Amino acid sequence: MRHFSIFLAILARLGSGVVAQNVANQKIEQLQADMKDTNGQIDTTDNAVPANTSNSLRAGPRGYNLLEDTSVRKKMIHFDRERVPERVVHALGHGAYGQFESYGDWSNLTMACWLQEGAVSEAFTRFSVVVPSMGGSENGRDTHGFATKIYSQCGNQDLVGNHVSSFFIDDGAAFPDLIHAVKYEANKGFPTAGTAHETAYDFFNLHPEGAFQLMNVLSDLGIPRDVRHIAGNGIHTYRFINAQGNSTLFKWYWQPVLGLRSLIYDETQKLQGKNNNFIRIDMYNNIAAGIYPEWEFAVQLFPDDGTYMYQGYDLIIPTVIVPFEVNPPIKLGKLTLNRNPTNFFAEPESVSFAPSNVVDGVTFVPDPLLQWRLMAYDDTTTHRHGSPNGYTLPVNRPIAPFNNNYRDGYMQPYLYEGDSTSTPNDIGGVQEPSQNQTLEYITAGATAGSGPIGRYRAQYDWYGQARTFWGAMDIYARQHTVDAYRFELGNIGVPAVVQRYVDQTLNNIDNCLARRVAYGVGAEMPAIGSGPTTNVTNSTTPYPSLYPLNPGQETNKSNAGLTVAVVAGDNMFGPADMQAMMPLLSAQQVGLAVVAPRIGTLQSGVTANASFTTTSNLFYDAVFFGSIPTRPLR
Ligand code: HDE
Repeated sequence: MRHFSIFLAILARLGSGVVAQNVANQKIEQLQADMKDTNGQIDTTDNAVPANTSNSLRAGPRGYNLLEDTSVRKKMIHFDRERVPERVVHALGHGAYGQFESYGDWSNLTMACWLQEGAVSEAFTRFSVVVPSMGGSENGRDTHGFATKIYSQCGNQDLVGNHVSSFFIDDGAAFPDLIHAVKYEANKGFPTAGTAHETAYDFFNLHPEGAFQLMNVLSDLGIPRDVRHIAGNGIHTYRFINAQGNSTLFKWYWQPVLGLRSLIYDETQKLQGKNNNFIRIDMYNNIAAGIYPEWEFAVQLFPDDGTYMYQGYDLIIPTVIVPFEVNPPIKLGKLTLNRNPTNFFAEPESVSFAPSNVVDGVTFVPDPLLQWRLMAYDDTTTHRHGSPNGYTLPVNRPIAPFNNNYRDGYMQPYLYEGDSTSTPNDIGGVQEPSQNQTLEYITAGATAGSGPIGRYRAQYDWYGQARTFWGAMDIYARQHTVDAYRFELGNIGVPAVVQRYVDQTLNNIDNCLARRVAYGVGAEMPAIGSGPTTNVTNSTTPYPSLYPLNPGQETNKSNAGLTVAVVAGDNMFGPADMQAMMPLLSAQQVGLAVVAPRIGTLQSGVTANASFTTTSNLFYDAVFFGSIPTRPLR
């Protein structure tokens, strides 16, 4: 970890302290009441009795342990139960606190209090990867989760999204199957962290609605440098309701102020081996150093005329995206992450997000993926915490007062007073809100259904949407994506699964793509012209926003928090070089690591923070060899 502490120290001097001054500190204060500092305290049992639990109570120095050793027994009993079930998906994650600031008065759209004039709310965000279990690598190719809880004055608003804009399925009924298919194969127990295997592609073959999403993940968008440089996408359409009861449909996005940055596959694969925590260390160190990542909250707005359609785009099919060129997002506010958690288990692990956690002013649409999510997260939270009381844990508790008759159960933390536990009541107790105190679930103009009861499957031009994405990439990005398809399909042991993906999915997207991939994996190449063909040399799309990593898209806006390594030695890169380099880097909030054959002060007087055996070029955004010229170069 040493190589990271170095640049932390350097960045710490560069930190800009960008937190707004008028932040409400209610959540911080609430959390402080639950903080426990055991530093320097005498070890006790949880019965508060001092106990030496480092050595067992035994019948003599060579004798048996005694059953009477209740203090070590208590310690062991607690330890045996320390783990809770990991999340069934997105198990591997980390998070940070921050604040959400509304850019203005959006009461024309919504009554959500976190989007009103001057509103600043505290927030917690957890980043994750979908497939690996706890302890896996978070640098691999995957969809990254981006889940935020806004502790607003009117209750918790959760925004639970992913870093790319679509999804693998459009009906929640298929979610357990999707996850079974992409996780390790049931009989083999591998692979534990990726989709390059037959059950995954067997599923993808049968779910063409995911073709676009998969291509996103197999492009360089699927291997971001870190999570400070990813976007967040709500995927579904949601509904804003204003105080007059008017509804506006919206899709939400987090747009990173730092811009997007990705690695290439070779780097990411090696990085996993060198340090599979690179991403969380990057986030932790930058926040600790005062370089706070920020995302602007942007929404695409659509009129709610009851059809859930916008210029031919179906708003209740979550896999259908509406390009930004068709409907440009408007920015409503900004999220800044500025505080690392105090305790990993109590905060990033125990936090429970749910799309069902919305405040008045935000509701839902009849999207069958979203509708199941409204149930599944509350359910899994109850399971993970072993109790429906998980939402009362410190990280989950709202700052707005909550009062209800959800009583008792495992680990109920409150001592509720009074006799009545029913609502409504005439004898005193929790009272029902009046009609004008809540707009929850009132969705103006919406009807519950519009046709015969049945099990329906959405129809859409899935291959066309993927083709648009393929067309948006430049030739380098396309080659990277072809390589990724080759990697994935090349690891599949059942040729029929590969051939079907080539013939049915890839060849329906683009004939040239299908032939290139087939060639690389030894599958039969579809005949020339047997599928649609996109211009092979240029990015050919009216929707360049679909592939924001293309050069010239101005996505890499800032170098803040990147790191340069200089290679130093006893006689190489001396103090004068250091002096010349620091202002260049610090002006852009870029960190510096000094790498030498050994750690410590070199003969030149420069201190090396990392050595060739502790670090790797993979950890840095640039590596500098040599000396800084004292005169300007000609
Ligand atoms: Fe999730 N998802 N999901 N998901 N999801 C979970 O909830 C689920 C979906 C996403 O950092 C679980 O608390 C179903 C879409 C994120 O804690 C679980 C369906 C999107 C996270 C669950 C979906 C997501 C989760 C596991 C289809 C992008 C991590 C633990 C109907 C918009 C949140 C948990 C965190 C986590 C279910 C589809 C994003 C099992 C049933 C679409 C970022 O409840």
